[in-house]
Amino acid sequence: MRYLSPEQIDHFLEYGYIKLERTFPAGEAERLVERAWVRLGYDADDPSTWAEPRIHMPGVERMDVADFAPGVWAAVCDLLGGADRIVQPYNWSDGFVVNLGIGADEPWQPASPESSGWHKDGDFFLHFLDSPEQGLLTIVLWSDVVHRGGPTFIATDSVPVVARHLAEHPDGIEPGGFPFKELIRECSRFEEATGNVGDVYLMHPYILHAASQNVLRRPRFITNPPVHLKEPMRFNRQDANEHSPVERAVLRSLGVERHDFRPTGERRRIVPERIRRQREMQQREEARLAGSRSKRTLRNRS
Ligand SMILES: O=C(O)CCC(=O)C(=O)O
Ligand SMILES: [Fe+2]
Repeated sequence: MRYLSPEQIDHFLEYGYIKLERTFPAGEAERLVERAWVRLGYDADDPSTWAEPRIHMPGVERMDVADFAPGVWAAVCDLLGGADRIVQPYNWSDGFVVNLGIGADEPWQPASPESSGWHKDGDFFLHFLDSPEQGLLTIVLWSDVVHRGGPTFIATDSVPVVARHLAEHPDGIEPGGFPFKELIRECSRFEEATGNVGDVYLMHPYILHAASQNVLRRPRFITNPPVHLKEPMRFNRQDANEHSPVERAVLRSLGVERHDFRPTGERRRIVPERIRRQREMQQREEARLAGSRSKRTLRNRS
């Protein structure tokens, strides 16, 4: 490992994630979040304008993580077995997942198998044990995220559960085809992805997670950009030291030193309904941004 400590790798293997703190300047987050309010057409200071509590915005500005948050890029390389295994540039964007008050009218419920919405990310491909499309699940905090304020719930003992399920289905699983309600019942360790603006959670791609209530109605902005691998993961590398920590976590989950995995189904990309929705959303956002620019121009002239 070039960047992460042995303790951080151990934590990743045991809990399926690591948290990195203050990885990029808060001012950048502030600028993008401020513009997000204009894009949404909501007034940040007036909750009565917040028509939807949950919005998954399209990304309009992209940044290369190697420049924007070099520590994160170094950690990602460590977890995936080196930069040459990763499709570059690894980009983030301002495609925020916004939680402005999901379930705000109900009492707060802590994370449990009964919480709704547990899932594994990746609505854009057919899932195999070795899928390269989602090398890691990342959660980037663009606002402070607090307990009861919409922190993403994560099941920190879900990697083995999902690994076994994928190993039993070499024909591939559709994004909507996982029995998440059954899988989460096998989990018992839950945490909340809280933190400060600029903090980043790097998680195993199999981690089960769910949106939570934001009973505080404190605006929460995160993104969840995937990292793409150039090649499928491998669990039978000649030199066992060549297995990345993500691959090692899978081997450990299956209780084996090496594993010959061969998909029996065809790898396939899927175009999720989300993409069409986000294209439409983007057109409406552009109109609002243009409107706010012309208002500013008029103000400046008078
Ligand atoms: O909103 C959240 O906390 C989680 C969102 C999420 O997991 C997703 O959009 O895939
Ligand atoms: Fe997710």
